[in-house]
Amino acid sequence: MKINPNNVDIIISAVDPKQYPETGLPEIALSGRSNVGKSTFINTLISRKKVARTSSKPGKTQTLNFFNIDEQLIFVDVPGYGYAKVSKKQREQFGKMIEQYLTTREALRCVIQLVDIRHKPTQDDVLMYNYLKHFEIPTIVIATKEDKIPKGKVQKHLKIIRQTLELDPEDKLISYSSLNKDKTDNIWALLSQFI
Ligand SMILES: Nc1nc2c(ncn2[C@@H]2O[C@H](COP(=O)(O)OP(=O)(O)O)[C@@H](O)[C@H]2O)c(=O)[nH]1
Ligand SMILES: [Mg+2]
Repeated sequence: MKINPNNVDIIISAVDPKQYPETGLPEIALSGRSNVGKSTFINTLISRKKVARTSSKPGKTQTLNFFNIDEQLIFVDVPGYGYAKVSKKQREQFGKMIEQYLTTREALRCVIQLVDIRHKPTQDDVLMYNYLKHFEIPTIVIATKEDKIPKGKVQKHLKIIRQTLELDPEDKLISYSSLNKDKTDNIWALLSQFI
């Protein structure tokens, strides 16, 4: 798939279905814990530094952010879950917003769930994955920050992730680093199957 990285627009930040953009384009949503690297991942795939806002402060993205990628697809950056410092009420609001999007959005083709390759998936990661499977949403799991572990340990960590999430055989699991970007082409090839 050929994407022109200069033709990327943030369309809208939405909290409510009435605000979702009506472009007719296929959508791919990013989910994962706060700070796992969702915004960085989007920026890396489109070779841009600052389209999706990245932050070392977790919990910053509190709206669904829709990015029109060269009129070919839309990435939807979803608020990170599992951030302890937001209030219970805020967390319920996020939860409702995410659920509404994931369960009603016809344009949604698949979800990329990001997990940190260094750690066994958390309870929140497992819940999220189960949730996606419950609603039969195709999922790609990306174990990111691969650059933070030795190459020789990648397979072992992937195995732990696969086992902990009890990954469906048809769901893909790939390790990735937004820092060295080696596998960006593979990821685009994979995504193009969904759009
Ligand atoms: N080493 C390394 N750092 C990363 C990677 N991806 C993201 N980060 C860093 O992780 C932090 C959180 O990233 P961000 O994209 O804001 O996470 P988000 O909250 O999930 O959107 C930032 O400091 C990023 O620079 C990666 O693949 N490798
Ligand atoms: Mg973010």
